[in-house]
Amino acid sequence: MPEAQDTKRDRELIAEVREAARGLGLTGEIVFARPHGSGHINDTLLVEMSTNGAPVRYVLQRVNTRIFRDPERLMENMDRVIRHLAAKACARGDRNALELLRASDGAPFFRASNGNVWRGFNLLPGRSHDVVLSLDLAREAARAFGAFQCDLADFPPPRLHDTIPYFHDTPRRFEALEQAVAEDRVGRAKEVRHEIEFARARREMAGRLMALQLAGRLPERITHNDTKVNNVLIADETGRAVAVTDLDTVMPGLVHYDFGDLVRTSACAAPEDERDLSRVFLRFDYFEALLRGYLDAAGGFLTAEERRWLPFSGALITLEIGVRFLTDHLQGDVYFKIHRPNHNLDRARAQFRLVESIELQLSRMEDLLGQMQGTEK
Ligand code: GN1
Ligand code: MG
Repeated sequence: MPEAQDTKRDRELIAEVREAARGLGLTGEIVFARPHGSGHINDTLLVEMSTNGAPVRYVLQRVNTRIFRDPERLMENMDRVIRHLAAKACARGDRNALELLRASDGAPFFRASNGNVWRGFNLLPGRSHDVVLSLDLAREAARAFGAFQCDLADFPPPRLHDTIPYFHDTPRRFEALEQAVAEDRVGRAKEVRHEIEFARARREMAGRLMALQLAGRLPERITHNDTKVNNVLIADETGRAVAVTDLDTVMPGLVHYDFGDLVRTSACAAPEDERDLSRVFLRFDYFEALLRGYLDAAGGFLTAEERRWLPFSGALITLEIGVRFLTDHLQGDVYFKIHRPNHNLDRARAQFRLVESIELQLSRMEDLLGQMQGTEK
């Protein structure tokens, strides 16, 4: 945390971190607390504590309660999921599982005096990657998310809460876009007509998987729902996944939400907010690595119908997230953190370019899936 040029906000944050650390049962002095990761929603800090000279690091997070409106239920979900995953890891002899710190009343979170909600985790080894630069990494990330779904396949009742209702309801995301266009609160609609038309031309894609689910052809499962590739920790030494993180949106969903977001964030070499659109395209060999890794881990439980829609899911989820970025741009950047003017617009444009690239390669992607399954398409 900067010292010389501490702003008032920094000082308030430091005071809040101190309160949260105590509230979550950490003793000793804070050696440092600095921003951690590149999430767009919560505030995440790496905190080093020193107790009698022994340093221990934790990850503390201030939950964005504008977005996660029911933090109690959110943390109830997370606590159950983390315990379930820890039991699976333990049974495999794997000691790298996430654990939640607890407040003195036993709750897996702490409410600071200003009302903010904080939670804390042990720091696991491994690193997260915003872009994927090797086929091995792509395959391993996909394997990790497939294994994650597999671990949750026997999750006991009651049903997890929807931490954000209608999160992957793509038709609703389109409705929100139309509403933002109609309201045009910050007068940006005129400048993004092209992007709005791009989305509208794909409106039909939006409800396809949900219609199959409604018709009973795709099963509901417990999914991660935010499988941006930087949400898996990979050990540098071994190249193996250590753990899946960012469990806020683990809830009932379709497996395609997870595979699709992996395609979006791993099969493209450029970051999500790339401005040079010539760098934004789907690398076919990376898609292949994702498919192999994912099927390796999840293939055992997927139905034929679920497999069939895996290639399409890359286009769908990339489109959905592009629509969300565009909507946020039109609403005046109220949801995703931005770090420069037009950041959400840049993100939307990159997503839409990637959608085009996936569309062009879709039949080849489907052929590859068919070959892998050893069946005629
Ligand atoms: C957000 O929290 P983070 O940055 O991992 C968002 C995802 C988007 C992603 C786009 C709760 O994820 O849905 O796909 O940004 N999470 C939420 O980068 O909205
Ligand atoms: Mg994240």
